[in-house]
Amino acid sequence: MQDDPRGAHGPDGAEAAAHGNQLQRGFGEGSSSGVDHHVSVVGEAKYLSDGGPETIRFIDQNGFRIRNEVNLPYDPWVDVLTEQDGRDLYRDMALIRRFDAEGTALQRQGELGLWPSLLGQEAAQVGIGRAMKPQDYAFPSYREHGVAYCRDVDPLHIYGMFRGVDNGAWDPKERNFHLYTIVIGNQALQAVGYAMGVQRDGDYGTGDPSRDTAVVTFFGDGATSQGDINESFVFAAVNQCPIVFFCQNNQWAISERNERQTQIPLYQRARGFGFPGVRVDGNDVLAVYAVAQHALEWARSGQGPFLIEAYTYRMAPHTTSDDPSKYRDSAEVDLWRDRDPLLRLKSFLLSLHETEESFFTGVDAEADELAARLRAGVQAMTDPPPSSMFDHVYVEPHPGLEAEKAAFLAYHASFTDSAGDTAADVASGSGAQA
Ligand SMILES: Cc1ncc(C[n+]2csc(CCOP(=O)(O)OP(=O)(O)O)c2C)c(N)n1
Ligand SMILES: [Mg+2]
Repeated sequence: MQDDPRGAHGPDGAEAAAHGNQLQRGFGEGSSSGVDHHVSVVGEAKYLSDGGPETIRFIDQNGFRIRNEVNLPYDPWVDVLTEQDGRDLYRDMALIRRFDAEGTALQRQGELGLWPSLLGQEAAQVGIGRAMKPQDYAFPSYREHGVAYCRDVDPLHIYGMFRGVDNGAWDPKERNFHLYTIVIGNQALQAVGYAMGVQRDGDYGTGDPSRDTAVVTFFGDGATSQGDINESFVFAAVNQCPIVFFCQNNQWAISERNERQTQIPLYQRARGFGFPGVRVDGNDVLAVYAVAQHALEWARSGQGPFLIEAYTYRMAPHTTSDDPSKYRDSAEVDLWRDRDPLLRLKSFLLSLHETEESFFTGVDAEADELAARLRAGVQAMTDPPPSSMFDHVYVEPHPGLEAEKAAFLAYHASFTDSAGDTAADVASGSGAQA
């Protein structure tokens, strides 16, 4: 799915459709021409509830492909996709949805400390996750479980972090997927720094598809009000960095509505910094995939930064610590439930390809198996020794850190348990409970 449609595997690749293999049938068929844009009123506020006419959208509510002028530059990326690609995207979204639901369940059962759900944002994350090449590098926020999955990060490593048994156990360099960042917007500065490194290594604009690299950083609508995001826009623009800024506008920053962050559509901010910005329907995986491919190629080929605003909705609470019934209307959630990204792709696959129902039930069964395996994995996790918090803080040990670690361990060892044993007794097996 990563081949450039303008190259040897371009739109002509869809000619495989002519050879009668149903799974190879191209996506360039079964079109509709437009979409109704919804304006809704919540409380006193009147706002476009689907992103408006400037939004790039490929599948309408009935599952038909949209053909219009704004989509033209992105069409080739989707025209080459086959039904098999569509099934793969559906499967990705269904598996991460199940992974996410299991995260919430595990938190409710006391197995995880916290869980930030991505429910509703599966298409946004899979769309760009599947457009990225192995050499591209992602700097996520804390909700990018779907991107992590696309980068082959072990899902148990994500759970482990929210269980508190480690601080992120995957190797960022191996997966080209940085550690999660909780400090809002901070990852964008790190991403721009990395992109400046890519420039100094000469790994962009060479024309070599296995070398040219794009950096992607993920953040929310609320993060756009942070200095870090705006500073990274400035640095990226003046240095013409190979970076894609991927904003998931899920309408809420905890309890603050999107309208509290901006007076103009967020994608339009890019223009003031000097690079392109595009708003895409974040619940339409084909649209996100196409726009992401375009933006990534833009960055890799040396044309500078690109902002994608994926217009979506946070269906779940901000995290398991939040209760959105205190600040938002359930009618709004119901409106977005109808725009479910999985249902949208499913109706497209059914309308264009008559994908058999057994495919969808098979994916559900696979998701159940994944959840059971992950649950067992979480329940088998052991607590790390307290001293492990000092590991991996610095590349090399240094005397100050060693002294701090020794003092902490001595302090920790001074506590006694209910049987009167110190932690040291327990560790050595010499206490009353031994
Ligand atoms: C610098 C900083 N300020 C405040 C917070 C507290 N905080 C955590 S999440 C959040 C809202 C972020 O909203 P948004 O950027 O829209 O991302 P979303 O959670 O919707 O994905 C805030 C204010 C923080 N983590 N870091
Ligand atoms: Mg948000």
